[in-house]
Amino acid sequence: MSALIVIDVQNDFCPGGALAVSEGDQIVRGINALMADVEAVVLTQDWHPADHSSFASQHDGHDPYSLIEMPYGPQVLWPDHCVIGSEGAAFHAGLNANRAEVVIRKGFRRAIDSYSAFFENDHTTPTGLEGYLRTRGITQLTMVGLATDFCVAYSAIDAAKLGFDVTVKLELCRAIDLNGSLDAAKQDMIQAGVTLA
Ligand code: VGL
Ligand code: ZN
Repeated sequence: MSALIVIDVQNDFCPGGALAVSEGDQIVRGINALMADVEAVVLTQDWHPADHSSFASQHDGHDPYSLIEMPYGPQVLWPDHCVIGSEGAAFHAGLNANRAEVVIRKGFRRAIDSYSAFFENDHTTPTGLEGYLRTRGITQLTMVGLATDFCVAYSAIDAAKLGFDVTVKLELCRAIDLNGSLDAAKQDMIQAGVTLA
């Protein structure tokens, strides 16, 4: 059984959004088309409280895109984005969200970020997606969405480590690319056994 995992195709990651990814909206049509080829569709939704600790605004003297050390490891500080219930957190209006059978929300605990669809950034607190996929007998995952070098890569690497057969379709992803993070993420995905298509 196969599933398409669509990562964070939300307004704040598209042009005009709070944490806009260049060309983030240009993948929407292709993602909708790919939904016809799989047995299940899962969407993830970045979903932060307004005072989330990944926001630079919560750390005096720290600028967006700077790095800090959190109890669970290094954390990039972001502009405020994907605040729970906001228009920025909504899916891109063109995305066929009605096709999805499950929506995984992540990053909803103030003290910890969650890039991966499977585990929060401590790499141990599960989101529940693994159980959903396993109990449905899904073993093959295709991943697409935003951003290639953060939430897509973290999700793909975790999925491969969990034993799923994972392909990332790079033409249906777009990257933030901070200080070479896209090249690093591609290397890390290949090393973890992810197929890059
Ligand atoms: C993401 C940064 C912060 C992503 C989410 O979806 O890649 N990046 N929150
Ligand atoms: Zn976020």
